[in-house]
Amino acid sequence: PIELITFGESMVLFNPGKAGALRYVQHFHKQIGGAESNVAIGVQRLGHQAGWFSRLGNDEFGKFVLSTIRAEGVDTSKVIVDDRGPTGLYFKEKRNKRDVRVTYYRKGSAASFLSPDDLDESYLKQATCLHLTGITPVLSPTCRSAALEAVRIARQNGVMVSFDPNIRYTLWNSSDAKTTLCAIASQCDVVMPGLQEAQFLTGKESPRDISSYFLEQGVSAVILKLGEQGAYFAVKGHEQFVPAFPVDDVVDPVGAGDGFAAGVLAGRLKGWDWDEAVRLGNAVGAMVVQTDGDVEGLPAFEEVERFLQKPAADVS
Ligand code: ADP
Ligand code: KDG
Repeated sequence: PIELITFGESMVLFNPGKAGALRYVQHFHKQIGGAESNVAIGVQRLGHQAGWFSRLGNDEFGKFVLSTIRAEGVDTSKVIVDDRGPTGLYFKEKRNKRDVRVTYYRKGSAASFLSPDDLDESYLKQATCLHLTGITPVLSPTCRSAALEAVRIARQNGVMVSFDPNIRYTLWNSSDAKTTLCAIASQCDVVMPGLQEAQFLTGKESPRDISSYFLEQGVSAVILKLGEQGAYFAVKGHEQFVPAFPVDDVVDPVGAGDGFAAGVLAGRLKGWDWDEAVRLGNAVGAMVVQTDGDVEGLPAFEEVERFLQKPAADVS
């Protein structure tokens, strides 16, 4: 069976070969990005069968995205090729290491035609976990319906639902995006926003107040990503800060949150306690930021094990 299922738009990423304003960049590396497929690839590399689907354009870029994700061993049997729109593209712009910007070319893309009809109930039912992000519901009204319907199917069938709000303000074109994301979050088992996203969504300041807000709505685990500090999690009756792993050089921060989610979810699929799963998330996040690209730094399980065994740097 497929242990983790996710869906949402994946795109071709054009990654500049050098830093600086995009108008001066001559060469790009052709890679892929997409929050949900990043998580699927991460979970797959950590030793669990993942499935991802979307709608891709009937074009060369769609073929590239599909073959790249399939080559990782992720199940792509539910991917749909759609003639109505192209495969989305996105460009990174590296002003400096800590200032990486993105520009999307995805309006009217094939993925924006995802709809509830694309959900195969028997496929979703087999999963232990359904992972969604807040990107999908803001892509189009049909994408939003698909996300809501997937949550409904998962809940009805006892599939754990995990949600990363992944707020991308540049994609928000309706005033009810915040309401939609809050509504989805409140129906999920695991919610893992960044601290600032969580503050924006809940109107609360402290990790404790934020987690109480979600736990009172019935969420089982609230995990707050704290960037280079690590993460905080709260479940009923227990809360804990889990420190990050020190990183010498942040090469590319994009995708850290997806790596973190993959680590946490793979840890849970292995039957680990929350603190161990969050520690695995921190390790994967720390590894991802040290590699250029959204998926290239996602480690195999043996690689994280080695990373975790390394003695802490001698700072004396
Ligand atoms: P997002 O990509 O969603 O904004 P974060 O930047 O908080 O998420 O990163 C997700 C996780 O990746 C963090 O919780 C942490 O575990 C790890 N991480 C991110 N940046 C660093 C860093 N500079 N050093 C060590 N770990 C990091
Ligand atoms: O989390 C990383 C993603 O943001 C990136 O891979 C591209 O899915 C993407 C998006 O919509 O920004």
